[in-house]
Amino acid sequence: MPSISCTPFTDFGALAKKGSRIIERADNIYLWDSDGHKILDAMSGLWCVNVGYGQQALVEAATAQLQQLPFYNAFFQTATPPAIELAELLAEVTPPQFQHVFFAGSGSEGNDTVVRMVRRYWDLLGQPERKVIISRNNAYHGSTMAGASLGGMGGMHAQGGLPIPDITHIEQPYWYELGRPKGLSRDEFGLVAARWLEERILAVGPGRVAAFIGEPIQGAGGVIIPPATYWPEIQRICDKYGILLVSDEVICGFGRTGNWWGCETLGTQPDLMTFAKGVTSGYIPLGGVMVGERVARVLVEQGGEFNHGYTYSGHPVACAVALANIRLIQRERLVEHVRDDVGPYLAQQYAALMDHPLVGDAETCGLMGALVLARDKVAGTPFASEVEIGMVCRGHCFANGLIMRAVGDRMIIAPPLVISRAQIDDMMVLIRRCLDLTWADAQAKGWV
Ligand code: PXG
Repeated sequence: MPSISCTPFTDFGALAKKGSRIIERADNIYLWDSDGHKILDAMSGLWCVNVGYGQQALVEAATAQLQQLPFYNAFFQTATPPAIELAELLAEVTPPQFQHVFFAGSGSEGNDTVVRMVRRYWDLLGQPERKVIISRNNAYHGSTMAGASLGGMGGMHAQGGLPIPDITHIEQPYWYELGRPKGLSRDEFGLVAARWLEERILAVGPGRVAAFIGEPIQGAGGVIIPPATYWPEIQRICDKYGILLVSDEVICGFGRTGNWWGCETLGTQPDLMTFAKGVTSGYIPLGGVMVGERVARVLVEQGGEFNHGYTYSGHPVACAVALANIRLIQRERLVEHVRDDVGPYLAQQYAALMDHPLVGDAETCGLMGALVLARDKVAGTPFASEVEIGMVCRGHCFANGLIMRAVGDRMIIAPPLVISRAQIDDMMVLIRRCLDLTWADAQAKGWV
């Protein structure tokens, strides 16, 4: 079907030959494709369907708002009731420093807003030379020019002349690849990795650095869960040099890690937080930036006009759906469900996977999980890259009714927060089956 072959992150030529998989309907944590196959969606769509599919409260909220007021903009000192109410609710569920929000349409737009807002902040403080934003290799912050520049994906930078000026990247806190081979414990490595930030600040010149941005846990990069020592040390370094700390909560927000926000789980007090995805559980697009007191005070009191915004900033229907979604998360106590029940249960199940011959490492945080597929699990030797072991495993997942993502040799999951223990048991049966099939391939083909 060439007419729809220009889809995201796709080899258009290959797609034109092969065609797409069509997903037709969904309920709870399951999808059905156009061949009638039932699939357990262990990725929550694209890390976003936190409340699961088929939640009527969200559908009703959208319908009612479409009838009442389908659109009005938030430009020129205008607002709509759902946008006002959502701003209040976001202030309630975010850490206390957040009493202000800037709405956008997506996570990428949120991060474009971050770039403009942190530079505006330093301009207003009379330090326009503070422009540099430090991010990390293998980070994902979106696909617009600024979002992709903040991100640390080499393949994205290679297309389109990125990154834009004054964005620089340090190495990621990936213990398995960067700390373990050097014999560092996770905690030792966490401090080493955080101090790469200080080295970069000193190399750039502290008076030129505006902000540091990071995902509490890198999602698209492969669910890289940093050591517990990492983020507190990052916070200490940001404080020492007075630079703004930006937590990209697009994946980690809204309960994913067992608290409302990833920064609460990982231990920071950011100045800005980007959100999207889970704010509406993906039922309708919405994103934005929570603006902390330190930045808000300057923008409000010294600001003048901030020349930035989107047609759909504060879209009333999206805000109405977000309100219904957040109230549902509160009513059903989904954050507590992840923190006290299914999160620890998943951790236990993943620990047990360490007995599998293919699994070199298994880790979770809340309802994010990652497995490393290793050629020699004891020595931690990876498979030859041409084997593409992750893609082999992902193929078995698709064929067996499970959506689990492959990022290189890491197999990752982020199931809907509504998942039950019994459904986790079902998911683990599928995961083990796919690992067994992948291991059988590896033996038959002489990859191990
Ligand atoms: N920040 C983070 C941390 C994200 O994960 C964005 C920003 C951008 O959000 P929008 O709404 O503009 O897409 C994201 C998005 C993947 C994958 O392959 C991940 C995302 C998007 C698409 C694919 O894991 N995350």
